[in-house]
Amino acid sequence: MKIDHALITPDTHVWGALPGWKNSTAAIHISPHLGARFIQATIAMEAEGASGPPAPGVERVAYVLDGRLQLTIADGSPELLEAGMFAYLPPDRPHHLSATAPSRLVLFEKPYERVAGIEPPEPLIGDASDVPGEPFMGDDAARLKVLLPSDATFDMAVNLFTYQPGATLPQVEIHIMEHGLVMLEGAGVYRLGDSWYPVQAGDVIWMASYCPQWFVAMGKTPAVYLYYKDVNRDALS
Ligand code: UGY
Ligand code: MN
Repeated sequence: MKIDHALITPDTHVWGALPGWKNSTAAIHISPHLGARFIQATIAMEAEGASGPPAPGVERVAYVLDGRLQLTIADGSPELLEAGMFAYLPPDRPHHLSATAPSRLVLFEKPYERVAGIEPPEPLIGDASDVPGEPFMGDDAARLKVLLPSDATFDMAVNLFTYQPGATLPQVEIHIMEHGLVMLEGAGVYRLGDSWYPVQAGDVIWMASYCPQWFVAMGKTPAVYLYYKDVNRDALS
């Protein structure tokens, strides 16, 4: 049987160089080697750290956990990225991230799925604190921030989910989309398939397509996770 989920806790992370990146180390948590169709990594950059390019045809989202960086896209002027800010870079768009202080990033990368008549999106820079958290399926205690536009030019979503203690996903979800997730704050219990795992800040989870999933936030502070989802494409194309 193929595995349909993985819980990867920080004590197991192994850091190494990433091709093209300078003064930076990466823990690549999720990749096609696990059975996923995307990559999720944590990158730690020193003050002089600099990014390398994604592979040809691959789009990238960088979410800043802490530190300070400058993002330069093609020959544009550098833009400041700080904790809670994020950038979407479409495939084959030259760009350069350089750290001006020790910084940590969550990186999601995926081969962009082209559709006839639809151009890939333009680059986008945003700040999660500017994005409103909408009640999830009517529940004020479980709020979702959708960081990227949900129009059909985008084939991936990156969302921030905040649960008050005791709040839950309203149903056990089973869906075609796969997820990569990192717990940013707090704790809870994740159901993945028929297994139930205590999870806390720093833990990473991969959920394959159709992996049954459910979450309850536990403890005295809210639980927050950042997650990836593939969207807007035909499974048969
Ligand atoms: O977007 C989602 O599918 C989300 N509700 N799943 C999750 O948080 N595990
Ligand atoms: Mn889901």
